[in-house]
Amino acid sequence: VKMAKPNVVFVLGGPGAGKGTQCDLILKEFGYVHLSAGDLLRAERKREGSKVGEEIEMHITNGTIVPVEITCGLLDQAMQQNSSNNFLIDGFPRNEDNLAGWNRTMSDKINLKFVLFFDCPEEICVERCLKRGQQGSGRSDDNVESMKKRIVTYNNCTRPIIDHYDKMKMVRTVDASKSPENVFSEVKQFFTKDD
Ligand code: UP5
Ligand code: MG
Repeated sequence: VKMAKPNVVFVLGGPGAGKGTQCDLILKEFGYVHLSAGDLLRAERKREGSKVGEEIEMHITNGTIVPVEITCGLLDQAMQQNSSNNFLIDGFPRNEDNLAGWNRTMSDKINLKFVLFFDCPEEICVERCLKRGQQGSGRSDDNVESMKKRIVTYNNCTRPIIDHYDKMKMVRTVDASKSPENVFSEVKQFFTKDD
């Protein structure tokens, strides 16, 4: 049987912009499978016998970006384990290394539909993550020090990736500063039920 290439939407935006929150809403309404690169990395870090757990933890607390071989491997594995034809890939690709690695090994195997960009002011991003930390998220990067580093990495490394896709007319931008419901009503316009 010849299988169609799975559809992928990349979901990007600053730390705390609401990528995970909105992906949950999208999957409920439009039946996508949500693959958060950060969640996959956090799970791998905890996995008994992982050879890269410490390396992942070092990058997460420093707000730096894990080498693409690790992240792409986890994404590829998760996609293969799932029979869905529609994936939201949340928080990836975040830098040139991620983009190059993806294009080398994955881009021919999928159909990239668009890049969903959650545009959110830095202060709001910081406030949301610190609040989540205070509420006991347990995330080793929801603190003032890591947050500063995550913002720097986002501005220096991830924004250029969004710009790259923007030049290709692939970016769909949402104002992520509003309430989750209001953000979702903008998001909805970019999806259709019969995708
Ligand atoms: N919240 C959400 N929406 C809200 C709204 N509209 N109004 C008010 N509050 C809102 O939301 C964050 C918080 O804000 C939550 O408490 C939520 O309730 C509230 P969330 O939906 O979790 O936002 P999200 O954008 O997903 O934030 P997250 O913290 O997950 O973003 P990051 O991009 O920083 O985290 P990620 O898990 O993707 O990556 C973490 C680290 O992993 C990276 O820094 C990096 O070190 C590493 N990583 C890689 O190396 N490579 C990768 O490919 C991916 C990650
Ligand atoms: Mg997230």
